[in-house]
Amino acid sequence: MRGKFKNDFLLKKNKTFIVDLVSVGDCVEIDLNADGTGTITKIYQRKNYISRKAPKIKGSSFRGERLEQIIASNIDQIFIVVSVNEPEFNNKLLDRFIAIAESANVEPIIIVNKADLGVEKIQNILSIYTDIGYNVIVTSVTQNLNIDKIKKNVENKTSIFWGASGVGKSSLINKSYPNYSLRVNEISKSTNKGKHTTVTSQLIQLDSKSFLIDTPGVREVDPFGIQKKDLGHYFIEFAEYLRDCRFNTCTHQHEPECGIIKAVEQSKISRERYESYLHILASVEDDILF
Ligand SMILES: Nc1nc2c(ncn2[C@@H]2O[C@H](COP(=O)(O)OP(=O)(O)OP(=O)(O)O)[C@@H](O)[C@H]2O)c(=O)[nH]1
Ligand SMILES: [Mg+2]
Ligand SMILES: [Zn+2]
Repeated sequence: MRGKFKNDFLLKKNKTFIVDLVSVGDCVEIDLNADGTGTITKIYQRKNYISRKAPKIKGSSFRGERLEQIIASNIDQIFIVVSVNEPEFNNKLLDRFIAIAESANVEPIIIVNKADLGVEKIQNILSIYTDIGYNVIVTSVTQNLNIDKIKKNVENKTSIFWGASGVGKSSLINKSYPNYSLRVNEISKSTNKGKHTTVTSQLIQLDSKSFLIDTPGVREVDPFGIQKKDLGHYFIEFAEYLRDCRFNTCTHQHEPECGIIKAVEQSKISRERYESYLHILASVEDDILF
């Protein structure tokens, strides 16, 4: 990418520095170079994008701040992939992915892979998500369970597979579309976690209207740019109780006459989801006061 264009882009982002200027899914213009490579000269306006705070690794922070890392842009839906085990199912992590999808206004579909490793044990917690209206697809690559449902859901859309390392994102794509043979790897026996086998995001074109994006597994996922007062809007089942909060800036922690706390006490909102909400709340931006 050329320097001038790079600077323009940084300025356009209101001096908010981001980690990568171009992301998978971007529509770009390129100049072809003599050696067959290309130089990006323009990025078209994104319809949407999902991002997170860049991981805390050396070299990624700018004056101590954590920068925005764009995961993908111009997408129609997010397959949030989790596994029953290896790595262990983690509802708090799932809720982080969901909140990011909701904040980007992109439909999340929850894929619970490795059903063969004892899906019965997490059935109760999975029912929370179906009860609030999410599409939950339980899959197993080894048992060929519901792979057809994934294939049906990706038709005529751009979909991203996102989740922790080792949950089986690349395996699911390989099973659905064997032509692509993405690299997969067993999980680590000592940590029960994935080995970060996929290292860069990859866009796969299935036909003229259907695209899949495989992404590298994440270790942590902190939402970028969500303010405390807005987080409740990204927990979809909170919506009908928000109007019962006395204050419209309520963060549903300890404020008096809070509709959300009341709904949790009456078991109308699940305690697990509410705890996830509090967990994320602790890590998001303080509100910008005008
Ligand atoms: N038992 C079981 N193992 C599975 C299933 N799906 C995938 N695996 C295994 O899980 C391991 C990790 O799979 P990958 O497809 O590499 O996982 P990934 O999510 O792409 O991981 P990263 O690329 O590191 O993010 C591999 O050993 C797969 O064979 C499944 O449904 N059941
Ligand atoms: Mg992978
Ligand atoms: Zn409240």
